[in-house]
Amino acid sequence: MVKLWIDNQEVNVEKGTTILNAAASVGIKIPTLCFLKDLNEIGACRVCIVEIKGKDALVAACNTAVEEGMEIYTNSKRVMNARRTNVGLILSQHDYRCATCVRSGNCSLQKLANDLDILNVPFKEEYEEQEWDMDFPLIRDAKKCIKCMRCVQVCDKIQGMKVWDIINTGKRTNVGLREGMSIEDINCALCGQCITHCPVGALRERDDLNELVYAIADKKKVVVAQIAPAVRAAWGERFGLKREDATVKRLVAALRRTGIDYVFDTNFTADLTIMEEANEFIERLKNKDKYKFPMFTSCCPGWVRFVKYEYPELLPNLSTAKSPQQMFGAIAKTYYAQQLGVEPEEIYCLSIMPCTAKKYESQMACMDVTGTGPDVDSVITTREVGRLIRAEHIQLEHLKEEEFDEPLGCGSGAAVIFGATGGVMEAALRSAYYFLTGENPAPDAFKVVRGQDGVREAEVEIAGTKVRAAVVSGLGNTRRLIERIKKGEAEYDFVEVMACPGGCAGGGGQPIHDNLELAKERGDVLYELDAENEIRFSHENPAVQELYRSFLEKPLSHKSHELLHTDHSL
Ligand code: HC0
Ligand code: SF4
Repeated sequence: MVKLWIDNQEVNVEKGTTILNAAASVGIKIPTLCFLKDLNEIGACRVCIVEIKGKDALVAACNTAVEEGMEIYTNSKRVMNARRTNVGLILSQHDYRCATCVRSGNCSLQKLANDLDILNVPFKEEYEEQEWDMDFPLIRDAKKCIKCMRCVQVCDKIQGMKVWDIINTGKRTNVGLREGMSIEDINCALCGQCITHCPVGALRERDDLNELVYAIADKKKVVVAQIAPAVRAAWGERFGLKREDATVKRLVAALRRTGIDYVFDTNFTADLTIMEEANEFIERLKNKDKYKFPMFTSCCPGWVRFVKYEYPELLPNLSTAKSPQQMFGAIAKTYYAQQLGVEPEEIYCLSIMPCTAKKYESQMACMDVTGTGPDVDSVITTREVGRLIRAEHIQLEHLKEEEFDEPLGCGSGAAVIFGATGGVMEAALRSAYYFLTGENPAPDAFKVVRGQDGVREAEVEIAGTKVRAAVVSGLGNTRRLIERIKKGEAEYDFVEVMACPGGCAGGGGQPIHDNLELAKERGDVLYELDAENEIRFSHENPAVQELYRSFLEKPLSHKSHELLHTDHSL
């Protein structure tokens, strides 16, 4: 143990502890900006500087270890002056027009400047400019970048993609795309993890609210919305709602107030995905010589982009099933359009997702089953739906819960866990068991695949057949797993991959909480919703059963293939 004093308080901590953590252990908060636990502890912003008695230079608390007998001052006059100067210098290179910034109210720099009572910036303002395609799903605003390097670190160390890099040197040192590439050409999976780890508004998703508002106002359009599984576990965070108040039914009510005509559930098509994907898996198992193994899930577009860029030879291993988002669009513009007696182009299909890559997925040319335009017209993130609710001044505390519309609003417990890592695998195994044995397993029979470890493996037995399953989240973990498979060090039949750590619960479109990862907590909410649901199996969803009876015929039918499957090499 090391004994030291911080702001005259005695502190005893393990050797090697940073000053930042030592201070936190006795309730002393040292402000930070670039610091990201375990990932970015480089002291670049110089906000966490402290004074050590007897030393001339102030040191960064995030990466300086304590020493026996140290006397540290976290808010001496010298420290406060230097900290204000440092934040002022950062502001002078940052476009601080907060009123029009997407992160206003949720920005670490804004909060810091407020906390430090910085009321003017006495330095010459100088911003970096960079051209950017504003139609691209991921937007970088160079004028707001504070060069904290968090995006560089997350993209490299967690996702293993190295899309962002340090460019130029000296005073011109900056963050940019690796090797001067353009965002259209680089191997970005669009997972959005750089956005959720940016402390300011330098990175964001393309804002698609404007177009939506026009569609809602257009009397010729029937606006049909779908809400993704993971959104329900997170949408209330931005409003400070308690979990019990931030229900999906309250979100349904809020969306109706915006003028959306029908509010449906992506869970409905998550069940449909399982019907198709579990049967496809069984078909592949029965004809092992005709197919490549393992079969990979295909519902995460970040992962599918990753395969296309990094391992195109694995494309035949992907399930041909479209994602629930895209199945929803296809069903909305065919089956549901018929039910309403309208043409497909009269339907405007909105998707509310925890994901930035879903914006790209919906725009793929092959996602147009009716030949009249995209099956999903627009995708907004959990953050954007929060902005929509705020823009419309919907008072959530006065809003009563409302049910989803029918029939596309019906989803099972197996569907809702899609939003957590391992959920797609578990849902698929539940139904594959039924398809192979004619009986349901215990609903929680396959809970062995749950958890937060980046890679999890399980061997389960179904009707005498051993299924070797793996679940992976985060693209860095995914690359390592694929390399092991390629070297023959690991062998599986079925692998679920989600690009974001923790799955969509930790998706790149979810609300941002600086230095806090909430994928596990949100995933736990989804598992609770599964346990509470009267229907625990995708194959028992009555609306899905009716869809097969009256429209699709059966899983993997000709019509199902036409509408619900895709060729990933397109
Ligand atoms: Fe997901 Fe999905 S579970 S990818 O994370 O499969 O975005 O929530 O909507 O499509 O259902 C995201 C979440 C979805 C899809 C579903 C899948
Ligand atoms: Fe999107 Fe989910 Fe994939 Fe992340 S894990 S890229 S949120 S689909």
